[in-house]
Amino acid sequence: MVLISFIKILFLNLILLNQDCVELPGADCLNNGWTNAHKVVSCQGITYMGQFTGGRRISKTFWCPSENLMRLSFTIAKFDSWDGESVFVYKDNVLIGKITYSPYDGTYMCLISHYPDLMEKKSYQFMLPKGQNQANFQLVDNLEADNEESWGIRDITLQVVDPCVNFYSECNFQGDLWKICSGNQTSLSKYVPFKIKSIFILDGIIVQMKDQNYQGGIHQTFTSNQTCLDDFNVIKKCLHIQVSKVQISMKIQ
Ligand SMILES: [Ca+2]
Ligand SMILES: [Ca+2]
Repeated sequence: MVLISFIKILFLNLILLNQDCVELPGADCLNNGWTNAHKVVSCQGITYMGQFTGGRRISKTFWCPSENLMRLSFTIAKFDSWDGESVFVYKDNVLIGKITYSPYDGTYMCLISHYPDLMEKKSYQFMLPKGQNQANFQLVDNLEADNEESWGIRDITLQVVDPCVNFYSECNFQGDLWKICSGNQTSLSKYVPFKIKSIFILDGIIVQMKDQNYQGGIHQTFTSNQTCLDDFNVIKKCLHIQVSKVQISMKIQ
């Protein structure tokens, strides 16, 4: 039986898939793909998408890898006098967050001077199931008064929390799944349970494999998806696993 003699994976950087309205003061806050959000407001010299009120619903659909832990983060701005009202956060039409403030939450920063304002970072983690590669997010408020209560948003990022390399037993990412993730080194299996036929590799990750019976036994380096490999086979036993925050190496004799 042919054995893979070496797998090495480099997780190079935090993998950011999307950033909207992150510049200062905020040149990228207008027209960045969010539906129904084509306006900006300034608070203390910083630009926010907004201001929104009166049931405004904004949305955007992102490309997203499946079977990877993801995090959507943003800064919500509460402007002026919310009466215990909320901005609701939906992922694929399922409520994942409710952000509620009272009239006097915050400090006096901008817009109506006698009502306080507040900025708060929010994060939501999720994982798309196998076969799903898009995530839709919606934010909608239940505020009433245009002139006294509103919200804004900026620093919207979508990132892979725990980047994984997914190995599949069939071509085109089908069949059984075995994964190596940057954050779960301690639970690494010492065995690859099947013949590897395809590999899902996020941008920014490098996978190196060596098999003495494949391509003359030279190192194969992959930096993008491999939809159908020929002859990489089972690792029978890993005698050595070396892990660090950015690198996982596996070798067998
Ligand atoms: Ca204010
Ligand atoms: Ca109100």
